[in-house]
Amino acid sequence: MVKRQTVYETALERGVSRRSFLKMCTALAATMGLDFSQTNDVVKAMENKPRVPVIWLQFQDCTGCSESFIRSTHPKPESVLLEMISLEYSEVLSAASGHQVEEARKHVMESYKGEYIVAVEGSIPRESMYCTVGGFGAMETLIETAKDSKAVITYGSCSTWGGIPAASPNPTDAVPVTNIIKDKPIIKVPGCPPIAEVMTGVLAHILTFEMMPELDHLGRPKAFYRHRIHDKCNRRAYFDAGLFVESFDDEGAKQGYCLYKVGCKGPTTYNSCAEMRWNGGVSYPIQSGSPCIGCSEENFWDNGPFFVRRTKVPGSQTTMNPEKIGAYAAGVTAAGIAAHAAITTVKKHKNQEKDD
Ligand code: FSX
Ligand code: SF4
Ligand code: F3S
Repeated sequence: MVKRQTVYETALERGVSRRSFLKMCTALAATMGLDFSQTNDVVKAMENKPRVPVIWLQFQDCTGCSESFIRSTHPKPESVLLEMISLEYSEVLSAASGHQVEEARKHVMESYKGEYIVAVEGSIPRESMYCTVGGFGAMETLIETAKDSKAVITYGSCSTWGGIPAASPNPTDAVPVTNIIKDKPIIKVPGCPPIAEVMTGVLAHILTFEMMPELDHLGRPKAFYRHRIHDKCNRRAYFDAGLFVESFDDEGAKQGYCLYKVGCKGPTTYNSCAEMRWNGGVSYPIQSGSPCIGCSEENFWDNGPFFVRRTKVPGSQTTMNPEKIGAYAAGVTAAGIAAHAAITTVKKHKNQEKDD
């Protein structure tokens, strides 16, 4: 077994100051949703535990997942890639190519048996002719690479659910990783693409606690997929008040009203966008004026159409008609005004009685 450097040793070697190292640990703790007091656990882990070797496989996809990952902001991508993990194989980021990089993959599989993580981006066509890398079909490469791994992370909706390549009519007979790998712990990180910090958080959790993060019934890390977008949406008050955008660029759109009637799928989509937001917490689709298209949900592409008004609101307990929410909200307001007026009249009357 090859002796591996700890995260801290690697950081020191790269000239990172103690202060910057501690900042990275604090950012990681926050990303994992840990209490501030647990930052010390992260520091200890990063000081003592070796970096996680990662083999990043890429099959049928658009590379958006890699693009998202390298735009991590807390911590910065260079800290994740060069200090926290040791990315041993990536078609997008490896400097080497061809036989050289395929050899590197095999070397990691032999040297770090049972220790390396396989991150998979993209869906797997069951016919090898559709996606051949280094002369081997996607299915063959996945089975071979996952065999001695510690765990597999499906990064993105394509490797998690099949995604766009598996959308009807699914010309390549594309399937998700779980259809092929059955004997390894699999952590699903869906989204098209997923948020970079979610991936970093999952890797940091494995490194810090030496165990898988808590998963929900579908295999997604609970810390990041426990809420619907709708539960934390910045436009939620407008939904509750029955104020909706009726068409893009109308007055409601300018006011930032709820996007439900222009097709928002936030009420049925589980993801962290509304809490963590994108690009270092700058924004997310709904904040920028686009309805959520449910990109982290199974079969999202076939569950369309997108940007089309939905007639029923699927609530957690019941289904409601959006018109009725407006009517109900208006009714409550009218009733409130009437009650207020009645109370004011009674008060006035009483005051008058006192004066008389
Ligand atoms: Fe799929 Fe990722 Fe969407 Fe694209 O690789 S989840 S098409 S953002 O890039 O796999
Ligand atoms: Fe936000 Fe969409 Fe829910 Fe409206 S329907 S509150 S825009 S998530
Ligand atoms: Fe995707 Fe909806 Fe977030 S479309 S990026 S899950 S807001």
